[in-house]
Amino acid sequence: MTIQAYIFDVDGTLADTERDGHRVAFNQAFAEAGLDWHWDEQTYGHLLSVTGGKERMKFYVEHYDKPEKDDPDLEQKVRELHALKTEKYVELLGNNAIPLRPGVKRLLAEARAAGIRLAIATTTTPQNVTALLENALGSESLGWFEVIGAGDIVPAKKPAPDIYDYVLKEMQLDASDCVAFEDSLNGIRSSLAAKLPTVITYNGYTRADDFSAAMLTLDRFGDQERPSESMQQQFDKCCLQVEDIQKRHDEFL
Ligand code: XBP
Ligand code: MG
Repeated sequence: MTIQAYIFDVDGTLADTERDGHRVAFNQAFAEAGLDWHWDEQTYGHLLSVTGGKERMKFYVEHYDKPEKDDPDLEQKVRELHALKTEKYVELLGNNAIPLRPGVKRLLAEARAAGIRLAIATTTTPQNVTALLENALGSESLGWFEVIGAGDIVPAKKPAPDIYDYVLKEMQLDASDCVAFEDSLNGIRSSLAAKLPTVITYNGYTRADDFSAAMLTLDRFGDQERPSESMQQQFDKCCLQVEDIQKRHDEFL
């Protein structure tokens, strides 16, 4: 069965945005708001078990015993902090702080050339997706994605399947005709719950996660300059191409 569409997660999959992007923006927002909160790399790794920036902050206040947990205006404060964090994050992207992961640009180009439809399914805020795509691929790239499913558009964030279900419905496609691209356990739980065959490219925060249910698990998509070690080991190739995804899909289903 010919694959009709690729549906991409953003954070951790298209770019390594968490450690040097979102985390830094959260800390900048906390400092500007006069809070003594600070998320170091390790703490942030733990907090990534909660998807969504607002949800992550509320979890932190509750589980790290911050005095703000008794603040009756916490909900509103978190919303304001999150808006500030989004500003900081978009600013970081504007300064080219976060490049795309190796092979992302190449694979998108190959998929488009092969007539494969593209979409995005992410937990992050829509402005963050726009800023990443515009900065890394140019503003015309926004038009490459038929649907950009992002943020609070659905009631439940990943690991719930809602965002993938939303994208599939918008595209009027069956999950078995598509492939999801993810980098994390919450991500693959979401895509699998939506019945999507899933390719994983793990990263520093997620390499130890259980991806045994994935269609394919790789260190990166890879390109000539920055090859994928997993592709080299498993298939003696430098990088993941459209034909490899189709072949694996045929075997997998
Ligand atoms: C991404 C996230 C997001 C970002 C922050 O998960 O969990 O919460 O860290 O984005 P996934 P916002 O890659 O699985 O979609 O602060 O805009 O919510
Ligand atoms: Mg992700």
